[in-house]
Amino acid sequence: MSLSKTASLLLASAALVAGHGYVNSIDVDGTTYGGYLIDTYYYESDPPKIIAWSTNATDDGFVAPTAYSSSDIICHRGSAPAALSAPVTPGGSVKMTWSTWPDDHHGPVITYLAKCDGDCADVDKTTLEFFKIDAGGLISETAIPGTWASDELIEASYSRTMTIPSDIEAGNYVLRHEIIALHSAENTDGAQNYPQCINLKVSGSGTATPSGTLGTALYKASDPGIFVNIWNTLSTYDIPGPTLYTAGSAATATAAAASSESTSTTTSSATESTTTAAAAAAVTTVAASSPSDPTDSSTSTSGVLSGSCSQEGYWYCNGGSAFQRCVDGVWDASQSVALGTKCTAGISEDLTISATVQRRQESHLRRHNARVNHMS
Ligand SMILES: [Cu+2]
Repeated sequence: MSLSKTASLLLASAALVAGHGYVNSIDVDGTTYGGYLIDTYYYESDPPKIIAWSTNATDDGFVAPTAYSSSDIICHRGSAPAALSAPVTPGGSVKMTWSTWPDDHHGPVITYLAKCDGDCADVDKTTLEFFKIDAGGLISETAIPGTWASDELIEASYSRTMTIPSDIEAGNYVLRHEIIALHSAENTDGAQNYPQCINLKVSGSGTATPSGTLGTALYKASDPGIFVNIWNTLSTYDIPGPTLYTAGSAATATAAAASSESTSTTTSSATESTTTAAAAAAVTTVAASSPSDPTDSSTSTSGVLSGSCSQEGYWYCNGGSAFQRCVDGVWDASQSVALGTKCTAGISEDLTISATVQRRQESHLRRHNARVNHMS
């Protein structure tokens, strides 16, 4: 077979696995949990109990502005609460890792918390009131359409790390994490929201109870950060949703959906949190399916897993370049992926290998961006 034929076959298979992505791995205070694997769990009669909410968005699709007042916007389409919660300390960190993200889907990355009245596993999502704890918008505008928090996320191996406010009261919370793609947002109803939720159990002795906003009231189709043309030069970008809550500011936090912070286009402080690219926690406990399972005690050094695992046959892709499998209850030896390929980072039932060849996702653009053509 000719080299060009091989290359085009590689491209074709890469295009098949290209998609928007979803959160498939979550690190909470150094412990790694598996996400809701939409490609597999949705079709299982008895999917594992996890900390991530389920959805029925099997198309890896989005919630459009016309649905901002529907419950779909809360934790994605057809979402239902997760059975488990991950323990976290006030001031602790949460790293959300996506399976992939298309590099042309530029936009903000925003994270909220909402307190559950009781166990989040039984919560009525329409009663959750969210306060924003982390947001990144337009980072720089040196070349249209600019560098966005979504681009930072791709750079950080499809991840973003945020801090739990150090002063919030103990209890059960839903964390709502979201990318908003703006590549077609110059059109009415052109923005694309991709919300993902997990359950957390915050410990400690904090007393702050930030007021929040119902999920169905977070955004309006006309918000300046939603209906926006990123193909023009922007001097500022207003991150949509209520104001950012920072520890110690409980008295001034408001639920006003109308107010939003503005990010400067020239300073790196436009990002409202630190994004930690280094995932090099010396020792990481892995509890992909059952965080409370005492028999599940894998450890990780430089991302390589060792020790016991609970999801037999599952794969772990370490940063895109190496993989391991859960065999007979333990993680096997780490192997490198073939030259010119990468795996989709995180723990999943199937190992997804794709070509690392840089390319525009043309079929994807045709599907989602049919009305306009921004390809230069
Ligand atoms: Cu798309």
